[in-house]
Parts: sequence; structure tokens; C-alpha cells
Amino acid sequence: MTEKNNIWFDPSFCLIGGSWQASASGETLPLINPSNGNELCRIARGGAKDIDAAVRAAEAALDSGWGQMPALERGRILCRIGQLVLERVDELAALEAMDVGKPLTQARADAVALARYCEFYGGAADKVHGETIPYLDGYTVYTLREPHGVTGHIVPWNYPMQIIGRSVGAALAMGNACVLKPAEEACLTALAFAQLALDAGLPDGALNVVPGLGAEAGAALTAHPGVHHISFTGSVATGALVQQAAGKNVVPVTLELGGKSPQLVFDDADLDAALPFLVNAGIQNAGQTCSASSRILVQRGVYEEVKTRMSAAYAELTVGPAPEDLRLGPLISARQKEIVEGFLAKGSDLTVAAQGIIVDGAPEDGAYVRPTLFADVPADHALAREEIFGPVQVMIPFDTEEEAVEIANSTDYGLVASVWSSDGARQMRLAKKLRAGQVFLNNYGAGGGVELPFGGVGKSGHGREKGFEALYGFSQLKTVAAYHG
Ligand code: TXE
Repeated sequence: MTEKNNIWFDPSFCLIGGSWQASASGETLPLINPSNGNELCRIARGGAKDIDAAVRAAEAALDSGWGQMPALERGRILCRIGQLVLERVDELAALEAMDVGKPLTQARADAVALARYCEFYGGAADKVHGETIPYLDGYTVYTLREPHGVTGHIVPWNYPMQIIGRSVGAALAMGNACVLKPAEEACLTALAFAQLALDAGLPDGALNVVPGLGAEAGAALTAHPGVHHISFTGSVATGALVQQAAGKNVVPVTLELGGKSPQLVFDDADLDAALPFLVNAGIQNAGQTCSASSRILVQRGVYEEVKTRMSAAYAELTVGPAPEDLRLGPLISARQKEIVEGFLAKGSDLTVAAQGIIVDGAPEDGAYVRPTLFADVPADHALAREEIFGPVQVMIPFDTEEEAVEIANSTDYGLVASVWSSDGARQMRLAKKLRAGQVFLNNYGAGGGVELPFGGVGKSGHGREKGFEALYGFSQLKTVAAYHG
């Protein structure tokens, strides 16, 4: 490591069948610290052979102890993992801050959320029941919830800990054995989590981790005939490839593909309550959040006031290295910075209402961009329709409720939406009319909500994660019909 930290695992290894090992090719990839552009360490460049070994190890785990373990015991192990995560929260936060560029406070919140997912799914493991079905005379019919078998988990770089918690946590709770492919840009906490899982007593092979490139390790995982379910979070383009590959093996997929989520602010909204959410939902994690609110739709009567107040908030935003724990850190990579700058260039015909600042002394090779608020943006402009995945928000004025709904529903995405209004009837109407997997009334995000089913419609993907719903996704139903006369 060029930058010392409390590393309690070897970041250049894969975890396969309970043993840490180099990739079959022996090749490694650089892991870059986005705060300064320096190489942090090398990670394994896993490929098809490593994925195959990981799938075999998962199958072996299902055939042995893990496959036979009662739900109660699986739950206990998950709760123990959660406890170990809590004991290491600060170290995990430091790793994530270094690797992803997250300000420490945000990285810490992710580590706490990871523990919470382990606790939630640990507690839920033995509470997913089948049912008995009244049927014809002489029959007793009941259903069993069974694991898929080997589940593949392809995780992006923006919230590694939270996404691992919600997907691997739920899959393990239902008794699946997992092969996890973290993002090549950020995989330290995935490896750290795997070590904690072993320490907590998770049997060998129940969780395998193979870092590597998407086109190599990721593609090998999605195409592997021994994988029975794939959970993917990432871009629409890659999600479509994952679905195609899974389709060839007739395997179900859960896709979470981001969005262009709107907040609708009406004239009768409590602006004092709304303001912090309007801004924070756009700039948290430097805007690299699937459920980021990148569109702020404001009714004409309060438009100027909201613009003035959001602009003032933007002028206070500071961007700098993750350890400085400012409101924003760098983007994940020079490549992501290029993508976001490309969008800013596309917005050169628009009005910039306000921008935050990059602090003095931020390393030149860090992936920093200034958070930018655009005002008076036409609803059909590229910046109002395409996912930017950076700290950029557009303000769009509207006159009527109907117009607001039409604009809100006019993109290809549908992940999250929120309504700020004191009119209860309007809240109920819009909760139904907005095309999104989650709708928030007078809040945004509800504090993360491990318990709340989450997922999208349209190009935001399909399937639901989080809450109990995820447990149904990571299992399948068997119907047993007994004839006894
Ligand atoms: O995503 P990819 P990238 C969006 C966001 C961002 C854009 C590009 O708009 O600007 O995607 O980011 C693995 N088979 N989101 O390039 O390619 C890859 O290794 C199997 C939104 O990072 O989707 C990584 O582990 N796997 C999003 C994961 O897919 C493959 C979060 C995500 O990478 C693969 C991230 C392949 N052929 C980006 N190619 C959200 N919904 O939150 C890549 N991967």
C-alpha cells in the first residue's frame, strides 16, 4: 500500500471457498485514490477461471453445511457479521473514503447501513414463511420458500457497502451461496466485509469475492451456467447486457439502473423543510447516487424564492479530499469527471444559477468538479432527461399540477420522486400518478430505509431490493400438494 491504513486483508486477492488467493492469471489492476489520483494498491484481475472456481465453491457450500443450516442459524451468523461491522465502522469508513472519495461522514453512514442490513436480514431469515392453501377435498397444499442456489452479485462503485448489504445480506438470509463481483474502481470494503463474514463464522464458499473488470469477471459471472440468479446495480447499457446474458441461461435478474428523479415543489410547500432535501438529494456522494434528485420542478409562485435559496446553499458547498470531510468529495475517477464535464459543456446554452467551490489545496489529479445548479431548464433538454451521475441539478418551472406530473414522468427512468405540498389530497393523487418505484411525501429518501422496498420502473430497472420484498426476490416458491383422501 502506498497509503497506510488499517488493512486486515490482502487487497490483491480473491476470496474463493474460504481461502484468499491470487487470480488464476496472477494479474492485478491498480486501484486509484480519486482524492489525489495516486495508486492505492493493486487488486486481483479476476477472470473466467476465478469465477468458475467461485461458482464451484458456492455449489460445494450449498451441498454441505451452509445448504443444510437452519434459517435461525443463518440469521445468527448475519447478526454476528453486523456486530463485527459495527466494531469496525471507523476502519471501514476510512477504507471507503480512500477508495471511493466519499467524505468520511458519508462513508461512516454507509458502514452503519451495512451493519443494519446484516441485522435486518439476520433477524428476518427465519420469518419468511410459506402458506397453506385451501384446496379440493382430500388435499393438503402448502408452499415452501427455497433459495435459488448460487446467486451472482455485480456491484458498482458508488455505494459498495450499502449495495452489498442489501443484496448479499438478503441472499444469504434466504440460504443462497453468493459470488460477488465488486467494481474495479472500488472493492476494498467488499473484501473487508468478506473477511468479517469469515470471522463471524460464515461457512467457506457461502460468500466468494472475485474482483476484476466488468467485461471479464463480470461477463463471466453473468454467463456462467451454474449461477441461478443475478443481482445487478449499474448503468442501463451494462444492465441490458447482464439481462441478455442471464436470458441465455433462463436465469432471473434484478436490475437497479439509476434514474433522473424529480422533486416537485408546490406553492403551498413548507420551503424551510424542503430546502435542505432539495439540495442534499442532488449533491450527496457528489451526485453519484442512483436515487439522486437531479430535477427540481418548482411551481411558478415560489420559483424565484426557491432559486434564490438553493443558489445561496450552492454557494456554500465545498468540494475537497475525502479525509477533509467536506460536503462533497471527488468523483470516483478521471473518467467519471470527464463524463460530468461533458454534461456541463452540453449545458453551455443554459443559465447557471450557482456553483460550489473546490477548496484551495485540493490535489490537481483529484477528480473534482464544482457542484452546479442550472435554472429555467427546458424539460426536454439533455440535462433534464439524461442521468449525469455528478453534482448537477436542474430547476424546471411549472404552472399546474398536471404539467408537473407530465414533466416528472417524461424521462425514460422511474426510480424515486417526491412531492412537497401541504395539500393532503394532492399528495395522495400524486403518489398514484408519479411513475416511480418510491414516492416520498414531504421528505426525500426517508433516511435510507433498509426496511423499505426499493427499485425502479422503466429504464430504472426491475425487481425490488431492501425490506422483506428482497427476500422474496432471493427465493423461489415451491407448491406441495398432498393427496390423502
Ligand atoms: O457502470 P457499469 P460504470 C451509471 C452512471 C455512470 C454510468 C457508468 O450513470 O455514469 O453508469 O458507470 C460491472 N458484464 N451508474 O461504467 O458499467 C462493472 O465491473 C457484467 C449508475 O461504472 O454499469 C461494475 O461492477 N458486469 C449506477 C458494475 O458492472 C459488468 C451505479 C457497474 O458498471 C459488465 C454505477 C459486463 N459486460 C453507475 N461491464 C446506479 N444505478 O447506482 C461492467 N460490469
